[in-house]
Amino acid sequence: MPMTEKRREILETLDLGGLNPGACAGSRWLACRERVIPSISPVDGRVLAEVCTASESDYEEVARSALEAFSTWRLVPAPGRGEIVRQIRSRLRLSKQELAQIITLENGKILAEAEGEVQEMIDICDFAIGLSRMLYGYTMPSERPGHRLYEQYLPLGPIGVITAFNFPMAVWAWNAMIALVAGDTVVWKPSSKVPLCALAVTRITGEVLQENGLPDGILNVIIGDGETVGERLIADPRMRLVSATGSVAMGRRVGRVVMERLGRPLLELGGNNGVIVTPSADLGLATRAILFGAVGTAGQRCTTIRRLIIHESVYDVTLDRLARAYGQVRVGNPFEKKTVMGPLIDCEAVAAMQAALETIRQQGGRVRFGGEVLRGGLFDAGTYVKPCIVETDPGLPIMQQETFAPILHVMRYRRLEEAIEIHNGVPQGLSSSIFTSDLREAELFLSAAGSDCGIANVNLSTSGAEIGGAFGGEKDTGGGREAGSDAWKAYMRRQTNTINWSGEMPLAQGIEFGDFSSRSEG
Ligand code: UN1
Repeated sequence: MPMTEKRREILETLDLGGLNPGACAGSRWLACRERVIPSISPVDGRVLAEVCTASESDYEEVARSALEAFSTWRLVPAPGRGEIVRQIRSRLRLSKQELAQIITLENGKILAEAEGEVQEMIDICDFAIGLSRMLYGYTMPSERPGHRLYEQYLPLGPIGVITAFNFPMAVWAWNAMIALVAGDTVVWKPSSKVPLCALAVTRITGEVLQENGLPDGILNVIIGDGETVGERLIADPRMRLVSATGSVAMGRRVGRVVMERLGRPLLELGGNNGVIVTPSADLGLATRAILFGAVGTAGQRCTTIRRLIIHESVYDVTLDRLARAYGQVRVGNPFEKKTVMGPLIDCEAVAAMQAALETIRQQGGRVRFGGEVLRGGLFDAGTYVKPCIVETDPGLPIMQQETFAPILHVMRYRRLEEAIEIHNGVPQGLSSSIFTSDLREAELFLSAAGSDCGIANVNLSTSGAEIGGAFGGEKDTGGGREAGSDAWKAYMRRQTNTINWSGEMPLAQGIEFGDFSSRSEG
């Protein structure tokens, strides 16, 4: 099917028009008039559709609905909220193919990975549905006779969710589906680079909310400028939690503004993820995992492998294998089955990659493979590059930065302690891994003296985490945890309750307070 016909069909199936409003409260779309922005497909550089962005007063309307809806939603029993997530899940499942296609069109990741992203949404729905019956609090033995002591988790309020271009649906789902069962309402501000993905999902969730007779304002979306709408959202005391995914610079700003008003920031920022390859590593397995981690999503995951620290005894052989594997990576149309790497998100990302390569060369790094911008046919979009391997020294200043592109820095080590020091010697701390068949090496890497990241793996990539674990990282990565495990607790208000059923009034810590009779009168 020719490209234009195909994309028209995808847009139509998802109910997306040529010009789309950029704000929605539940199922009520606002007549936005701020600015018209194009959604440009990195696949061929052509405009897919346009979006009218939201103004500050549109934001106000959406935030007001989110607050109003909260007063109803928080009273729906949590398993009933889980039932709404179940219905959203089945719609997402039904639309899996179309949703994956719009991700590929708008973001450029290969179809298999886009399908994986939709699956990640479905998975977190499953998790959230179960969770809706498991929002457990502890019961503790009280030190006072006739007292009951326990804690409970209550809905928090409207929350803001800011997401990046690289996971245009899944990261929202990690936050929003957990927030829904927690009893919160959600205002989603997606990246303006991928607005159609957000609008497509909002159409689906809006239908479910409407069919269930729920108020507008439970799940909302707002597409607009960071300086206006974004700033309003982060400064808004009604948004009790702001969960933001993106650059460290963005996260610092969000963190400062949200903390200033004593709201809760939940930050998932940059990664500069390292992998250690030890002498006992299974190199065949390591090569495959590293290829997925470094080249997958064209190096644009926050979990992408960016630094490879290889033992000197296996350095040459590992690098040879990798260079051979890189040589077989098919870069091209992300809709084609044989393609392994699609385009970068836009020409600015390509320029940033080229600038980073220039800096690497100036600092003494040596390009071992790739890095070129591709030209001719589809490649004339200017968004396609060859993935790149650079031989480097851990001391280069550029190693401290994350470049959101498929550049893999390779360096050597002698002792494992030295490798761990190199590994931890960057400001970011998201994901990490070690390839080894030696139990001692693996355990050292996972110990208090090992990786300082939020995620540490053995014999697999730093990327491609399952939703069941808590996701997030330390240091400049921001410290937040999303998705599975007990990450849900951040989305709820924790309350400690003590109930006195004794008829006496004993005080904690054995305090005697005056000599009033401790027996109640009647
Ligand atoms: C991100 O890049 O922001 O672990 C999220 C992974 C994916 C999520 C990445 N499950 O690579």
